[in-house]
Amino acid sequence: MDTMPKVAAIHDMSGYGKCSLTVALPVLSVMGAQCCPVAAAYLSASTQYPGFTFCDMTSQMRPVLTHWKALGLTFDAIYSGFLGSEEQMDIVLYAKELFPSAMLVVDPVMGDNGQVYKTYTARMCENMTRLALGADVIVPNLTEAAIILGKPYSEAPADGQSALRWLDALSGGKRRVILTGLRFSEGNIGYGWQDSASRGTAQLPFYGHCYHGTGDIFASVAVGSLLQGDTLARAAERAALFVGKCAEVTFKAGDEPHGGVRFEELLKQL
Ligand code: PXL
Repeated sequence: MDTMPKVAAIHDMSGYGKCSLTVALPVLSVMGAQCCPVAAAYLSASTQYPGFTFCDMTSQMRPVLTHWKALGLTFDAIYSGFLGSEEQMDIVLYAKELFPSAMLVVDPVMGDNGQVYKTYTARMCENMTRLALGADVIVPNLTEAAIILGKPYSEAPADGQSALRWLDALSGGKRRVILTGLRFSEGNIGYGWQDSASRGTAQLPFYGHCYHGTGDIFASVAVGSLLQGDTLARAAERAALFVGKCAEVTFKAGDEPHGGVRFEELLKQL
């Protein structure tokens, strides 16, 4: 029997804003993986929208995972992103304890453009750093990489050589890393990657705006790609090309950046 990979996806569900579970579910589905959500919080809209509601789901998360274990389920990947409380990082580690053969992919969502997201406390950032250091694969942006490394955001890499140094530090010789949001010039944006097989950086055209939710789409495509058997380098490339296309169609349509990108019309290309 040809088995379909299963992913335990631990993120928030934001009703509006095209991020987290609302992108992880369609992306992983279209890439042939079963995405089983563990909702970390339920929001009316992402935290980019003033007045967002926030329902913390911490109390549900261990029981959900424990039930899955009791059902005898196994997972190919545990994939975490935006988390909603200080305790939830330990719950992701609990998931790994229950399903030890799963690849633990942590998108250490904490902030962007040098700013920490509104709902994140200093303790949450400490716990997220600890979680990231225990992961098999991490997909930080530059803001998150700076927090994990304890470096000022102002020192974030702006060229290939310094990006490779950050990648090396983030990998600690064992974690596989994709670093997003690398900008070496005005008109470009890109990524870097490192694992035991290869490392490098790549730049693509930048379409005028930092669209919200693109980090979540990037990480979801990378997870789908790794589960299809791609190398880390190829997973990072496919994720970047897809996000780039999404940004291009959204830019051409003239949408506002907080609303996210028009990934829906491109999903079938994955
Ligand atoms: O895209 C990251 C993200 C995920 N989830 C929520 C967010 C954000 C970024 O603002 O607010 C709720």
